[in-house]
This record gives sequence, C-alpha cells and structure tokens, in this order.
Amino acid sequence: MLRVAAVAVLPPRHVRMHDLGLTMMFGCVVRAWTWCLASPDVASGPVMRLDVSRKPGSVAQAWRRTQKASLGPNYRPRHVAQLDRGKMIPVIDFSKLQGDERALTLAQIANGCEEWGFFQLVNHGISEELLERVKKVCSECYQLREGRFNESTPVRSLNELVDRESQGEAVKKLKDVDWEDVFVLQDDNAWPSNPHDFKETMEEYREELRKLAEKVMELMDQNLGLEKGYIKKAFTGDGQQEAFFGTKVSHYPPCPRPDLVDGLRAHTDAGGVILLFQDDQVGGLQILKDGEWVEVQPMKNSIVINTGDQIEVVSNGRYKSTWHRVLATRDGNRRSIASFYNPSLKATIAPAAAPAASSYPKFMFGNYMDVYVKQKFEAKEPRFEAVAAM
Ligand SMILES: O=C(O)CCC(=O)C(=O)O
Repeated sequence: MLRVAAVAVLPPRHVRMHDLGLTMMFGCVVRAWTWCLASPDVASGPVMRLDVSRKPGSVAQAWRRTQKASLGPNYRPRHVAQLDRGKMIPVIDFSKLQGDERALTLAQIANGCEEWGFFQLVNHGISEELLERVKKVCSECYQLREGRFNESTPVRSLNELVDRESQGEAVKKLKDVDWEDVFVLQDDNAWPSNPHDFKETMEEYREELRKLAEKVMELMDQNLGLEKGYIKKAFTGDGQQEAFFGTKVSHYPPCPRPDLVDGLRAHTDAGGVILLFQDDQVGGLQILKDGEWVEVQPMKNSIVINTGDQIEVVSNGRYKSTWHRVLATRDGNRRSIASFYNPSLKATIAPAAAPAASSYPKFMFGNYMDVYVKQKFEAKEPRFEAVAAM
C-alpha cells in the first residue's frame, strides 16, 4: 500500500540549488512622447517607443499598442523563446524608475496591474546579500520543523484517500486541504527562535518589503490618477490606524500524489499588495490568465507582486485580483515567502471613483475578512455581495 509517509523516504530535501499621473490623462493632448525600452523581457529585441500619440486611454492601452506596433507578430523575447514556456508574466526593471525610462516603467507596471494582476520586479533595491540570508534562515528553520509535516492534516488526509483508493474506491482530489507547511510572521506574534539569526534577518527583510510595498502603492496611485499616498491612507483610516503587514513562510514538501492534492488551492488574495519571494528552482505557482493556467516563472532574487481584492475595490475594478494556485510536486521542496500589505481591519474600503460610478460596495475590511476566511477558495463576487449586505 502506498502510504504518504513515503515523502520521508524521497530523496532528502531536494535540490534547493535552489507612471504622468500616468493614468496619464494622456487626455486629448499628449503628443508623441517617446521612450526607449530596455526591460529584461526585451533586452535583445528592437527598440520600442511608447505610443501615446493617439487617443486618450490608459497607460496599459498605450503599452499594448506599442508592443503590437514595435514587436511585430513574429518577435518573441529571447528568453521566452529559450525557455519555450508560453505566456510569461511581465518582468519589470524597478531601477528604471529612477531615470529616463520612468514613464515607460510606470506604463509597464500599469500593464502588469491591468492585464495580469501579477508582475515580477528585478533590480528592486533589496540586496542580494539580504535575500540570500533570508533563504538560508527560512530553509534552516524549515529543517528544524520538517518532521512535523508527516503528522499533519494534509498527510493524514492523503493517506486516508490513498488507502481508500487501494481498496478499489474511485477517489477525487482533496478539496479541503493544502499540501503546505506554513507559519506567519507579524509585528505582534511569536516568531521561531531558531536558527539564532532568523529573527534579526526576517525583521530586516520585512522592513525592506514594507517600504517596497508602499513604493509600489504610490506608483499605483500615480497610474490610477490618484493623489500620492491615496491607497495607504485608505488602508490606514487616513493615517489613524496601522496597515496590516504579515509574512507567510511556506514550504511545499515533495508530494507522492500531486494528482490528489494541491500545494495551495486556487484563490484570490483578500488584501492589498502581496510581495512574494519565491523559490529560485522549484516552480508550481500558477495564475489564471484568459482561462489558462500560466506558470509564474522562477527567477533568482526577483520579487513577484500581485494585487488583492482591496486594490480591485479601490481601483473600482481596474486592477482585478487574479486567481492563483500552487501545484504540489513530486520532487522538490518549494519555499515561498509571501508578504501581505493589507488594510487595517478597521479601515473603510471603497472605490476611489465617485459613488455614482462605483461598481463595488463600501465596507469595513474586518467585515470582509470575516467572509473571506469562510470563502477563500471560492469566487470573490459573493464575498463583495455578502459584505455589502452587512
Ligand atoms: O506560495 C506561493 O507561491 C504562493 C502563496 C500564495 O498564493 C498565498 O499564500 O496566498
């Protein structure tokens, strides 16, 4: 009989080798502005110029026209061709915000938010040295708790399912568990005390990530035509409350039956801006794009950004939160460190648009969370309806 405890005898911990008001009211009048492009995605491709010469519209629309006109139907970014992975989420060089390519970089961010809900940042300003330390302490911390996973609910549930299957029963994928080992770091909870440098390293990392989240939110303010600091104010009751900032450290151990359980079931995130430092080597994170699951390609030391349900509300649906999931894998122990910059539970969330133009209700974030905890793996629309009725 195949028991899930088989994870224990799989090869040990596998290869861990592991803008503008750029909504830009381009309005009627913006003429032919041109910016050269040199994002990592198109590093070896033709020079592109952002097409803002035509009608009013979002930066993302200008970006799409530019891509179409400049790249032509046959052009594929070099590394896409090399990896042959089909669709790839946008990779954006954050350092370009500092120079001549700021407007183009803002447009890439607008496109990432409007079209994907996900994008990866490189040259984001967080030192490689710190990121290497983060990987090390999180892996060491997991090693110290690894044994516990065999006693956990996902392992027990999968064991039971496999037993039933071995007795001839037709079984279906588990719907109520995730094949992951998780702990959460907040400002006010107990943190692992081992390894000895875990706390210091993770405090330093969280401070950097909190600042990065706030910078990204200011860029969203600009791209949405909102005043600087709008989203942060919305999340903090105009500065009267503290935004929530939590870091979820996850490992997805090797799974003998990935056909019967997901690493993390499909969901959209409840909150604001999520910053994910994912494994360099072990993939598994996928997003739902135009009806297809697309892999979030592992990229060394990049930070993956995605937007949650509250950004969808504040942007009045312009930045939709995207469904994503993590597949369990047979061989490889994926590590992921997701930091969530969310509103305070007491914050009132509503679209920035005038009430008459709002497509979403106004509610207290804490009430939304009460609904979310029960309906996380379901469609978001009923959650908005439920909170509107409160
Ligand atoms: O672990 C990952 O790669 C993604 C985590 C995630 O989507 C979540 O925790 O909401």
